[in-house]
Amino acid sequence: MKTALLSFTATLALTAAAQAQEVRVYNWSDYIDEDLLSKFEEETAIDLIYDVFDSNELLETKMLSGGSGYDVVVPTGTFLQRQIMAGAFQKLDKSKLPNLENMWSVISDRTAKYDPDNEYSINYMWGTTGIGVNVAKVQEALGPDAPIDSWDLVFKPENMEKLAECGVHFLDAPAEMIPAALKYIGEDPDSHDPEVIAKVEPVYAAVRPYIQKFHSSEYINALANGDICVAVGWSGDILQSRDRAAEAENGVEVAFNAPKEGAQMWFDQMAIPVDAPNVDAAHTFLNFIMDAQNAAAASNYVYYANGNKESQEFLNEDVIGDPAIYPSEDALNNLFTTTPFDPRVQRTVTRLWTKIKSGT
Ligand code: N2P
Repeated sequence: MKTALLSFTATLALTAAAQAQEVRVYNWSDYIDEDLLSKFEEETAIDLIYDVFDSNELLETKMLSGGSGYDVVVPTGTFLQRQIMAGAFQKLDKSKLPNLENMWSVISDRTAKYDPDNEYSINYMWGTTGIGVNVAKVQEALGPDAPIDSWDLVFKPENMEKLAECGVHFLDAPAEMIPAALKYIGEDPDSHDPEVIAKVEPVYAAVRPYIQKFHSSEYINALANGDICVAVGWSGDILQSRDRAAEAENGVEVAFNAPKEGAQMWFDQMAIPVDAPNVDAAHTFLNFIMDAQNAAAASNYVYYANGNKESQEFLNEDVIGDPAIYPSEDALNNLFTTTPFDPRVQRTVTRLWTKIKSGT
């Protein structure tokens, strides 16, 4: 009798486990409208565990070592490409993704450079890496003609010396900050030549004393609160900062620019790790994200453009109509993309970045 009862209880527990589906998503911080997370759970009855990160390098370490436990992760295209080659992801089952038909070929053609035929990933958001400023404070430091739309603002030591007082943050993202400095000195931002890459070292050494912090998510609030006056950061994050300041009615005016010399354009891709525990639920999540209204809701909240054509009719005018989010043809031509370093060059870059940050 006792045995029978036990096995009955065990069967119940097993059935419950099979029914309570879950999906574990690992996305960038400040990258979704949380209402969408509860909407997903209500619509699908799948428990959503949602964690955040702010560094491709950190995500890559998890993907390459395996066993992350995540079902959906969001590397940037260049990192995705290297991780696909390392066998970190599984091919999507497109029969489970009917909303793929909503996607926008302008973007999927570009992301196919990292993921041929988009076999492993869908685009979540794309954007640029540029400069956010507290307009009043920067003009107070540098005068009304402060070059807020140029890399001169953050790479010219004489500007940085004056800005240091009101506070400058840089992204802790070598795969973006090194190309930016290469662009500033007129080199190919996608150079893989260690000798060319080494040229950014003196550029950083000259401004390093004036950089308060290398961090990839704190700047949103720091800029909005007036704690810093300049952040090299991601387009939508800086626009979120602008909104937070406006909401706080604290008199801080935040502006974003993709520097005129050229800025990096990147694509954040949702993919399913090869060892994902909940593959079906992962597809359900991807399909949910590719629903036109859901993709629009996400972009309307985070101020990043998405790769979903059908979402465009649901985008707010301050999103689809903002050239900092959906750039014009001309502006697009002024953006550059990069390709992943091979492991040897990557090691050089990692060392160089550690040295730059430590300032020694
Ligand atoms: C969201 C940052 C995502 C852009 N906070 C980095 N690829």
